[in-house]
Amino acid sequence: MEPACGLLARYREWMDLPPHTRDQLTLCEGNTPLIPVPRLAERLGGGFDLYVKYEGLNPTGSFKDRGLVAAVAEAWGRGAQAVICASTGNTAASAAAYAARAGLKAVVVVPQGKVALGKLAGALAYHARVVQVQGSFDHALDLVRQAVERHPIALVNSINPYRLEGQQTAAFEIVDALGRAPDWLAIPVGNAGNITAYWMGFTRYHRAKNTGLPRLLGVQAQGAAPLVLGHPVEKPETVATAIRIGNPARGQEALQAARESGGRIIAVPDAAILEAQSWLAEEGIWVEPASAAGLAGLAAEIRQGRLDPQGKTIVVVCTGHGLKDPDIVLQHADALPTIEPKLAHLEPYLTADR
Ligand code: AN7
Repeated sequence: MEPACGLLARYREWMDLPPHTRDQLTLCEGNTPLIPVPRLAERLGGGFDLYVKYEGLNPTGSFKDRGLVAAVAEAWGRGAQAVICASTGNTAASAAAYAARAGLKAVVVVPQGKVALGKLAGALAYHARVVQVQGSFDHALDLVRQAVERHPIALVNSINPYRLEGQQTAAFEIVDALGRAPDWLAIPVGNAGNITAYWMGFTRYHRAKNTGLPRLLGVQAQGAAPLVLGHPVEKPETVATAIRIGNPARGQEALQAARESGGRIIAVPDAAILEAQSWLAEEGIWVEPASAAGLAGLAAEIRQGRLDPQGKTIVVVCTGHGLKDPDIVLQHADALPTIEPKLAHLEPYLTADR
């Protein structure tokens, strides 16, 4: 018996996928929690409802599973033997897992030295062929585009339309949970597929069910903010390696989505991203740095009086789990006390403030 879990079981009728798509592909992805965070709302001034859509709880630890289940199910049904993607890490791990599940090979091309540990290890654990490029994500994507022109291998980056068909399901889940669309959705932006997919999902649901539309606040890292600057960034740099992207493939669509929604795309400094990561951890929600960019952007907009949250319902999308990038926390932590196994040595730490 097929398990009735996962996105293709739950939302297939809302996804525009070809009939050959293998709907049985699933790791029971999606159905992630929408966590109320009232204390965090107070920290930002209060007077509104704030939720975290915690996408780190997908099977491989990021929202990418929504898109990859759809893209790999389609490639599998089409008879592909292998899939390929460029990635800052999460797409790589997710593509590797779903390819493994479908019995396909996965080749993932990543920027050398700029992929967080949990992502690289994940891709390897799921038996992908991992190739490092001496360059950025943008170089890797360029290479992958060339590869699929010459070789019979299915591209599963978000240029692949089925990726967006899968990723829009997060918008469906939010509307299904709240009963209508939120007033604002704050979301990190890298290659810009996800914000594009959310807008697609919200508009598709709204047309069918009149569930309303949110304003979109897309957030890039200041050192990798081509959509804010209006031109590609040659050497993107940010602590949020997931969104260290200088020339987003879905950039124009993302800008259009933000504009249509009455929202915008902004940039925040790395320090603000790490601060937002820390705030979330104080709520018991550990996310990787890129995933905190949405909250960092929301906080900046509220603080600077450009976004009035009063009486609103706001959802912050946290795209990936903190376990993806443990290094970043260890790097910023104080040296850990090490003691002899004696109570007297432990006692100073029992009451001292951290
Ligand atoms: C945690 O894995 O681009 O704007 O290759 O991993 O849709 O690109 C990851 C992107 C946000 C940005 N948060 O989403 C990849 C990759 C996390 C991410 C983004 C990514 P897009």
